[in-house]
Amino acid sequence: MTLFSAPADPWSHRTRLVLAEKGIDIEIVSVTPGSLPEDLLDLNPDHSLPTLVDRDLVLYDSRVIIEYLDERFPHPPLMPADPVTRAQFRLALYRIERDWYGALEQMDREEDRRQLPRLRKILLDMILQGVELFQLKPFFLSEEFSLVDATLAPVLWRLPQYQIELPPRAQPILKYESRIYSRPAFRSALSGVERSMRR
Ligand SMILES: N[C@@H](CCC(=O)N[C@@H](CS)C(=O)NCC(=O)O)C(=O)O
Repeated sequence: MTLFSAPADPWSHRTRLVLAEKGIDIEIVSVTPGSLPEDLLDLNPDHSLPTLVDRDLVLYDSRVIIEYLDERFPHPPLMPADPVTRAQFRLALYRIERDWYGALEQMDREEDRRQLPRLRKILLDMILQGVELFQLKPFFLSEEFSLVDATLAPVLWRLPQYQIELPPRAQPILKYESRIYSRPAFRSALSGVERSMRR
């Protein structure tokens, strides 16, 4: 199996994190966004990263990839078993992708730097809205690490890079971050660029 991944991209980051949590043996090919290799351009009509190649199967869009990985490599499971909790986790994934990842993309796209403080505040406010949810269980609404944690963590990890500082009342999130970041799988999934985001 091969994963084409961008070293600084949060969508690629969550995919690498799922691979590491499951201990999947895979070749990770680091690709520079905007200059994708010819073989990848042929394989993925969306020309996007991450892209997973598993023999004849080519998958893109990180959600499609991580859900495939969770089914193809069921241990440890990264989604709850019962349909109601699964649906709630899927809804959480949808909202984090739309709101949190959407906010990062908006900041990346913004050409007028004067807009950045407003955009930073929008993301910070969204993160703080859920602060009490982070203190209910060791992981996000779960006793076990899940796809939701793999999706939240790449955004939280990038906050200093976007000059967003969590205030003292975000203590439950800071503690949650320490739990996630100390996991060996989290450390091993980081690219060099990502490691330098928090030095
Ligand atoms: N929703 C997609 C978003 C992927 C995405 O935006 N990837 C960026 C990573 S930099 C990309 O492929 N950009 C185009 C390029 O690198 O040429 C996913 O989850 O995979």
